[in-house]
Amino acid sequence: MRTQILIIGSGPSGLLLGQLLGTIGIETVILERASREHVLGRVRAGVLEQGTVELLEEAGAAARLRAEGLPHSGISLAFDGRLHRIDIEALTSGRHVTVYGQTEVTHDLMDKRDAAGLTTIYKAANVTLHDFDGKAPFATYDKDGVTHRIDCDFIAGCDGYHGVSRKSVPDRALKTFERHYPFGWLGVLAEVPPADHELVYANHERGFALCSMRSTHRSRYYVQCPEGDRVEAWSDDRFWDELRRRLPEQTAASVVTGPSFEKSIAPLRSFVAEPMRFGRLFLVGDAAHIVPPTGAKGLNLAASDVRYLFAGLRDFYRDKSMAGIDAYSGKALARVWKAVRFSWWMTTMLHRFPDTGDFGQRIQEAELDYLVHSRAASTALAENYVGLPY
Ligand code: RFL
Ligand code: PHB
Repeated sequence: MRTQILIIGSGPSGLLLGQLLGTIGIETVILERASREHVLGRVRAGVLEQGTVELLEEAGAAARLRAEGLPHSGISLAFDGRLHRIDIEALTSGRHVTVYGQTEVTHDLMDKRDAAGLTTIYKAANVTLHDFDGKAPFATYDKDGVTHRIDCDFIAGCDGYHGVSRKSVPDRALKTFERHYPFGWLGVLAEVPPADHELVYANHERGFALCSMRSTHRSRYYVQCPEGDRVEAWSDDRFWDELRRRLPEQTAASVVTGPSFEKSIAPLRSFVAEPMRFGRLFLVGDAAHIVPPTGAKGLNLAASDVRYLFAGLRDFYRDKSMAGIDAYSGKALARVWKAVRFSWWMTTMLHRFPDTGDFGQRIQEAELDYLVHSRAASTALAENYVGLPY
């Protein structure tokens, strides 16, 4: 088989890239290790920047998002026993974020891809990338006991942190940067109305908590938990009790409890691999970088990488220009590092760290107090949260 762009991974970055290229007649094939059901079963991000929504619109995959997504014009920080609202819209000249689950984004993009008759090969095992440092890259994979080969012009590695794309690059060609955080997030999804109409990020002596949502009747909550905690140790009752203890009284009183239908623990880390291009292989989204979820940036960064790569590939096929392709890694990384910084800062400000002591504690309190009382500091948070320019 032959295609123009071979995409590895059918997460949001692979699907969005495929959809955008499809709108201008560039052929793609997606190779996905898991099944379609498995990909759709993952519960992850929930907050979309305005630029991400615009890109989904350009891909023709925003109809349901426009109808069902919840525009949010602010968030609250909870500390000292009360809520402090950050008016994002007022501080960013009218910009907002949209609450719409990653699962729904993936669903919408998959439906569009099916409707356009584009090829996705699920359950592709042992995907191996070949000759991407030359002019004729190809990949091999196993399916139903047979080894197949796909030739292409370029390979887009959209296969997440554990994927094969980054691992195919020789170590000496790659520089990696990593920060580990000594805790995780325990997340719960329940069919109950949210405690607040906006997101609440809580700093509390028992640890961080976040009140989020997927709709007006479905809530997504998180609490910081020790590294290595097992999800089996958290009954629903224990979770609801712990969440309430970390929220201001009034917000805690508004938490409606119910049986959880998803419960999982995610480790927190910052990770960047540079550069994001090797010859005819591009790294995109989580394949190249991971951020802790505190700034809601993971999915949005994947979309911004796709925006740069799409522009580069479009110029290559339309104008025979390599300029956009040559600029991809530099442009993407400049935006990535700003989001890495923002996510690290939000994480540092809002979580309990086991080893920062009383001094670290007072610094955190001073930072939060400064943040909510200084218009300049609140504006810095708001403009990063809503998404920096491309
Ligand atoms: P994805 O979504 O990981 O998709 C990669 C796809 O590649 C497939 N794959 C392979 N296919 C073929 N061959 C191989 N060898 C392959 N190896 C892997 C995988 O099966 C998968 O389908 O990456 P993408 O598209 O770059 O999208 C990035 C986002 O998914 C990610 O940034 C966010 O979900 C991060 N993230 C969160 N971000 C937020 O903004 N807010 C959150 O609350 C949030 N929660 C999370 C998260 C990521 C998590 N992970 C990765 C464990 C919670 C979790 C648990
Ligand atoms: C979510 O709804 O899953 C969510 C929202 C905001 C974050 C992280 C996760 O910062």
